[in-house]
Amino acid sequence: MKPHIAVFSQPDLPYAYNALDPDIDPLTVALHYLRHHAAYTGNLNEALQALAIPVANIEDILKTISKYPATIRNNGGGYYNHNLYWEIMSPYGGGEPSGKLADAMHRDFGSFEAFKNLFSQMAISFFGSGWIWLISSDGTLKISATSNQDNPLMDIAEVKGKPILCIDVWEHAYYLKYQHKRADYIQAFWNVVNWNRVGILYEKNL
Ligand code: MN3
Repeated sequence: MKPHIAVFSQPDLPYAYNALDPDIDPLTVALHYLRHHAAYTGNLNEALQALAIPVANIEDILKTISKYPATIRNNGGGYYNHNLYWEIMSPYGGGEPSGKLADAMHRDFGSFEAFKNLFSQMAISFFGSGWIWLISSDGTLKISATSNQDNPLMDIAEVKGKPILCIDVWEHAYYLKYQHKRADYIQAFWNVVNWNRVGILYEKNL
């Protein structure tokens, strides 16, 4: 009998390619979703097939990523990271979190503004390609950064936790519109963050 091999599908983009304009331009969203994210998804599935890795949850794979080859680490991370990135943005985003997430931000960072400044600074100064994260670790909020397509679920991550917000700081995420001005992309990102969704993810993982 053939084993059931894991196959992951790319979630639909929850809005149109032009929905985040002018903060994130339509061509960047389309190329990022249809080329980059789709490629990570396809390459992940190919690698899982080639290695005959049985059906699993993507988070379970990431949590034990040290047991897998680099191609699963890079493409599995790329698949998961972009799923979350699209999910936590919205054309109706911006503003501030409310409820339990807002309370936790006050508790762990002092204020929303303090959180935002810290996260922005990390995103601006991060060297090379990678991601900045807001993670929940037993209800406590932390900011962390990972290189390439690594993420805080991975057992090899320096800081571990459940990601509830992320920003992609690979140049493909902003270069068409913002060129070398990564800080401008990060500033615009706050206009499209879907705090309602981030709050739901926080409460799910308390
Ligand atoms: Mn990307």
